[in-house]
Amino acid sequence: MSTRTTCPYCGVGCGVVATVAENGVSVAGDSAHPANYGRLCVKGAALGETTGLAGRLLAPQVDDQTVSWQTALDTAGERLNAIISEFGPQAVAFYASGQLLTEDYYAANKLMKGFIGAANIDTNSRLCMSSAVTGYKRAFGADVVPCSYEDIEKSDLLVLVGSNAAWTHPVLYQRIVQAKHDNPALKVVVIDPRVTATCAIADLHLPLAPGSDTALFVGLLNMIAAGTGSLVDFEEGDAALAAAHEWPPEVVATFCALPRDVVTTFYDWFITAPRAMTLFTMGINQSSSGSDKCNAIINVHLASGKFARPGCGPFSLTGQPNAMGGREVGGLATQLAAHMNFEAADLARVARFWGTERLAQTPGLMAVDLFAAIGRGEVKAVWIMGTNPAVSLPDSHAVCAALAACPLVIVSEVVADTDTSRYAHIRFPALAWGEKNGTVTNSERRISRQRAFLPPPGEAKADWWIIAQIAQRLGFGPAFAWQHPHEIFSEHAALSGFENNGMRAFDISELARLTLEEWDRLEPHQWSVTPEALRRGWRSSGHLRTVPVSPVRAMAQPTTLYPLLLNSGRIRDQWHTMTRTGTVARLMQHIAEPVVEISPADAARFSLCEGDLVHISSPRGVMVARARIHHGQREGELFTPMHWNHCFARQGKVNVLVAPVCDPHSGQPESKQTAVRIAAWQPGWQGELYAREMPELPADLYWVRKATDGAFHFTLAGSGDAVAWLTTWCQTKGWEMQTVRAGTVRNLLAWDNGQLMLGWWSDTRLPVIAHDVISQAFITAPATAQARHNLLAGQSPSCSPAPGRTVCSCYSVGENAIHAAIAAGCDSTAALGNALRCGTNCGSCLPELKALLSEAANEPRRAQGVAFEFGKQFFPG
Ligand SMILES: Nc1nc2c(c(=O)[nH]1)N[C@H]1C(S)=C(S)[C@@H](COP(=O)(O)OP(=O)(O)OC[C@H]3O[C@@H](n4cnc5c(=O)[nH]c(N)nc54)[C@H](O)[C@@H]3O)O[C@H]1N2
Ligand SMILES: Nc1nc2c(c(=O)[nH]1)N[C@H]1C(S)=C(S)[C@@H](COP(=O)(O)OP(=O)(O)OC[C@H]3O[C@@H](n4cnc5c(=O)[nH]c(N)nc54)[C@H](O)[C@@H]3O)O[C@H]1N2
Ligand code: SF4
Ligand SMILES: [Mo]
Repeated sequence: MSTRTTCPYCGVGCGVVATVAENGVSVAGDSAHPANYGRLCVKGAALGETTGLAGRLLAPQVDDQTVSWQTALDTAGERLNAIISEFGPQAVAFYASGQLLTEDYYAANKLMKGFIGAANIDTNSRLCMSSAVTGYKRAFGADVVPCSYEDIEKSDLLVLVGSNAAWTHPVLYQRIVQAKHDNPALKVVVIDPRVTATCAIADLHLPLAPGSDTALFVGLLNMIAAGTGSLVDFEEGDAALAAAHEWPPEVVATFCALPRDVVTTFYDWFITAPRAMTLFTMGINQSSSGSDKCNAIINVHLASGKFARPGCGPFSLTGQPNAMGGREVGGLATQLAAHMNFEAADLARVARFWGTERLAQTPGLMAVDLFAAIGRGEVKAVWIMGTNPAVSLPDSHAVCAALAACPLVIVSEVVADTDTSRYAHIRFPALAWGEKNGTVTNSERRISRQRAFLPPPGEAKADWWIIAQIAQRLGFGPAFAWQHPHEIFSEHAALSGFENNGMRAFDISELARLTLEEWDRLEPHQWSVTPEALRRGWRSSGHLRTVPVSPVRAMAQPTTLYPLLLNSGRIRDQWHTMTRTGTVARLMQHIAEPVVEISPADAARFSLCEGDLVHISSPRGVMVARARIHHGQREGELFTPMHWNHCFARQGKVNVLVAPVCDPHSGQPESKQTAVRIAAWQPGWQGELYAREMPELPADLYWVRKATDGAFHFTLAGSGDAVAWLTTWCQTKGWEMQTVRAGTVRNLLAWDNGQLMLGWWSDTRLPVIAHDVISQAFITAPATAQARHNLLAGQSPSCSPAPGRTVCSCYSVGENAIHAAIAAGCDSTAALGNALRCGTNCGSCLPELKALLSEAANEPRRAQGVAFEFGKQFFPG
C-alpha cells in the first residue's frame, strides 16, 4: 500500500510516496508534487529508516511514572486549573512548533488565546522566521510571501543571502542547479561569510563581515535610486532613500569588509538584471537587527520594481515543514489568529467566531522573554509541544534552570528522552510523522496533506486530540468538540474567510466546505496572491512601504577576552536536535561529531591541528568540538553545528554559549554571532568504543554518541588509564578479553560465545580505526584467529581497504573510494557517478565531489569574492 504524503523536514515541502511492506517503510519522491516533482534529498530519502519505534515515547507519564491517559489528562487539567485560579491565565504558557500540523497549531492557539485567555503561546518559529514576518508586515501590511518556486526558472539573477540551501533546502537548490544548467545566462550570487556548499554554483560569492548585510542592501538601494528610480508607488520612500545616500559603495565595502569591485559587481548585476530574486534565510533572520535586514532586502525589490512580477521578489525560505501553517493560524504570541492582530475590530471578530468572552486582549510573551519569565517565577506552567527549547533557545543554562524551577512542565513529544523532556512533570506521547494526519504549508504558501500510513503505536495520540482533551478539563469542552482533524481544518479555513471581504491576504475559505473525502484527497493547494494585490499591499493607507533602515553591527563583537566570532547553523544530514536523524546510521556518516570550522590562519594562531579537540567558551558556558581547518572560513570567525545536545554529546551544545540578545521588533535571537575564545584540549587518550550493550560511562569522560547499525558507538577522550573501567565492565559481564598494549595504543576486544560484545581502540589521537571495519564485525563476527587479530590491531579483518569518510550518503560512497576513482582517471562528477554511483541520486554531495576533484587537480582554492566557473559536471548522465 502506498500513501502520498509530505516530508516532515524542511520548508521546501516535498511530496513523498510512502510504501509499507513487511520489511519496513520505503519512500520515494512524489513525481506529481509541484514542490519537488519526484526529487528527494538524503534526509527525505532516509525517512523510512526513522519510522521504527526504538526510543519512542509510547505511554503518558506523570512524575516519571507511566499512567493511563485518563490519569495523565486529569492530573494535567487539575494542576493547570490550580495555577490559573491562584495566579490567573498569564501564569500559563504554551511553547509550540513549526513542526506541528496546522490542525494541532490551530487547536493550541485557540485554547490559549481564546479560552485560557492569555496570549502566551509562542513557538520555535520565533527563533527561525519571525524577522521575516516583521519585515513583510512592515512593508506590505500582511505576512505574505510574494514568490513561488516557479519564479526560479523565470529569473535572471538569484541572490542567496544567509542561506546554505545546498544543505538546508536541497531539493530547491537542485532546482536552481537545473535552472542554471538550462539557462546558462542565469546568474547566482551567494552572500555568506563562509564558503559553503551552496557556493558551488555561485557566479559571485560575497564573504561579507558577519551581520553587515543591511549595509550591503542599503548601498544597493542608494545605487538604484541614482538610476531609474522606482516603478512602484510606495510611501515614505524618500526617508528610506535619504538614509541610503550615506552608503556609497566604498563605505559599504569598508563596513562589509569586501573589495569595492565585488560590491559594485553585485550592484551592477542586480540593477541590470531584468528580473531578480533574493532568497534569504537564517543568516539574515537570526540577528539582533533581523527585521531591518529583511526590510533592507524588501526595499531594493520595491524600489527597483523587481517585485510582483514573474521571476522577481524577496523570498523568505522557511525552515520548518509547517512554519507557514503556524503563521496562517496565528500561532505566534504577537499575532491573534488567521492574519488578524490585537486590534479592536480583529479582537471582536475572532471572539465572535470562537464564541468566547475570554479572548486575550494583548500580545503575549515572545520565546526568549517567555523563558525569562519562567525563570523569574512569573509563568508557573509551560506546555511544550514539538520543540526542544533546552537545546535550541539561546543561553541554555538559564533555560534549563528555568525549566528545573518551573512548578509545572508538560511536554508533548514523540521521543522518550530529550534534553527538554528530562525536565517534564507530565509527558504526553504524540503521534509522529507517518502516524499523524493533517496539513502543512511550505515556503511558497502551498498547503499539502500529511497523511497517516502507519497505525498509532502504543498509546500515542494526535497533538490536537491531547489539546482538546485538556480544553475539556479546563471547562471549555464545547469549543473543542472535534472528532477528526478535518473538522479543525474546516473551522480554520472558515475563520480565514470570516468577515474578510478581501481585507486579509490569507483567505482559504473555499476549502472550508471540503467533505472529509475531499479533504482526504486534497491535492497540493497554493493560496493565491495576485500581482495586483501585491502591488496594493494590505496597509490601511493602501500603499506599500519602504522602511528606512540604518545599518548597525551585530551586538556580539569580539573583545580582548573573547576574540573570535562564533557562527552556528546546519549540517547536511542532521535535523535540528537530532531526535530523529541522530539515530540513523546512514545520516551520521557525513559528520558524526560536533566540529568547529576554523581558518588556517586562526588554527596556526591558536596552535590547532586538524582533528584536535577544542574548548570553546563564552561568558555563559563552554562546549567541546573537533577542529576542522577550512579555507572557506574567514579569519577571526568560527562555525559550529547547532545540532548536538546532551543526548548525543557531553558538551556539544552551542546554545550554552549564545547570549539571549534579540531583535527589538521581531524578538528573534542573534543565534548567528557569539564572541568566544578557544583553547586546544589535548586529552591523555582518545578512542572509539563499540558495544553491543549500552555502556555506563564514567562521569569525567568526553563522549559523543554516534549511530551505528548493530552496536552502540561512542567516541571518548580522557586522561588516566584508558582501559581500566572497560576491563572491569567486561569482567562483571564475564566476557572473554583480548587486548593490545603498544606504546600509547590500548585496544581491547570482548567476546561472549564467539560473538563480539565490545571493541575498544585508543591512542593519543584519532583516528584509531575505520568505522566501516568495526561496524561490519558486529554484524558478522570475524571467524579466524588471524581475522580477530587484524580487528584487534584496528585493521579490516579481510585486509581490504576501508572506504573512509562517507561523502555520498545515498549510496554510502566513501572518500577513499572517490580518491581511488579520481586517481584511476575519473575527472568529473559525471565520471565519478558512472564509476561509483555517488551523486547520482539526491545530488547533495555534488559540491563535495567537485571539491575533491578540484583538490586532486591541484586547483588553487577560491579567492575572496572572485567569480568562479560553473561546470557541466553537475549533471551526470
Ligand atoms: N540539513 C538540514 N536542513 C534544514 C534544517 C536542518 O536542521 N538540517 N533545518 C531547517 C530549518 S528550521 C531552517 S530555519 C533552515 C535554515 O537554513 P539556512 O538558513 O540555510 O541554514 P543555516 O546553516 O542556519 O544558516 C545559513 C547560513 O547563514 C550564514 N550566516 C551566518 N551569519 C551571517 C551573516 O551575518 N550574513 C549572511 N549573509 N549570512 C550569514 C551561515 O554561515 C550559514 O551558511 O534549514 C532547514 N533545513
Ligand atoms: N545557535 C543556534 N540555535 C538555533 C538555530 C541556529 O541556527 N543556531 N536555529 C533555530 C531554528 S531556525 C530552529 S527552527 C530551532 C529548532 O529547534 P527545535 O524546535 O528545538 O528542534 P527539533 O529537534 O526540531 O525539536 C522538535 C521536537 O519535537 C519532537 N517532535 C517531532 N514530531 C513531533 C510531533 O508530531 N508532535 C510532537 N508533540 N513532537 C514532535 C521531536 O522529537 C523534537 O524533540 O532551533 C533554533 N536554534
Ligand atoms: S528538500 Fe526538504 S522537504 Fe524535500 S526531501 Fe529534503 S528535507 Fe524533505
Ligand atoms: Mo528554523
